[in-house]
Amino acid sequence: MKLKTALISATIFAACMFTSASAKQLVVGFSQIGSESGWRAAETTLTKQEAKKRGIDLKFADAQQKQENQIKAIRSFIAQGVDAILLAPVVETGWDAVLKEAKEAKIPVILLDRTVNGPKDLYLTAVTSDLVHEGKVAGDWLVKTVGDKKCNIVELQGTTGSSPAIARKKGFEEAVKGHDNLKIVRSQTGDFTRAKGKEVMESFLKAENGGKNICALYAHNDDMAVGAIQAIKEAGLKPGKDILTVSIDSVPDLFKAMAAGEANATVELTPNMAGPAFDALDAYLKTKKEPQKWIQTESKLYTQADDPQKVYEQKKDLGY
Ligand code: GZL
Repeated sequence: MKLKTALISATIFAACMFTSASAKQLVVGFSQIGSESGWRAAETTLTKQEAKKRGIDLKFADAQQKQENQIKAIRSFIAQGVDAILLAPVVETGWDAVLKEAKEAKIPVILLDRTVNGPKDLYLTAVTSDLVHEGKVAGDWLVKTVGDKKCNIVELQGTTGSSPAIARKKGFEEAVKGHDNLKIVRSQTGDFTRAKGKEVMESFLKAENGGKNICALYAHNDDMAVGAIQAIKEAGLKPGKDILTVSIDSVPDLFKAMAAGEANATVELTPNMAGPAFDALDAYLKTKKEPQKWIQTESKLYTQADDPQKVYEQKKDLGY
């Protein structure tokens, strides 16, 4: 009888241990760049929603677009002994040392929406779109839209040194190469913000005969395009007609402008990078099998032919 009781209590103990071990709440540190754009705000909202849905304890750190703040946050997560770290790296370089510290602490790091230079074994995987492809889709749309008409383009670049700014510039240039009627006449960073996008566009307009020499604006994100649209209107020109616009993210306010005829095209970037990231993390923690180094999210072109008002209604409450 004693043996039977002992066996039953051992089984119950083992079951409790297993349940508590497998049900241990995951603690994940998230080093977010900041809140520089509507898209970034949506990514933060969705990441917090995804963590809550999955019962993950998310430690959130907003770096106000400063790399040193991101590095400090990562070190703090390591000191706290988190189970994993999400990092949206503001720029491509300068991460090796701190990522090595995370690796030595056996804490997997997953990159969100941007990538880093340096050894790929310093992070588990990167969840991003094909940033070069986005620039190419934008360029291909403009090539098709202007035909053989002469078109001087001004470009608002994203944050200097960030992977989207580098890649989206590359993709757009690939698309317009060989079309001699299209020329990028001005190109400068607007740091992915509306305010800076407006300010730089004002300088472009002044430098290009009040904007009369400009046929199109290519902005690396919609927020800079929305700022630039304001500047074009204040210069007495019609955005979307006098100056065509193409940008990337597909945030609600860009669709509002498109519905008003003030913007022409946008390439969609999903703000839900955290869903695929947490799926990859779950699988890795269960199997210890490394995922592929890149989990690619889709990109889609929207133009005025895609019922922008309806798309605005669909997107306006998603946390942008
Ligand atoms: C791109 C992402 C960019 C968005 C901007 O993957 O990193 O950062 O396009 C945001 O809106 O600032």
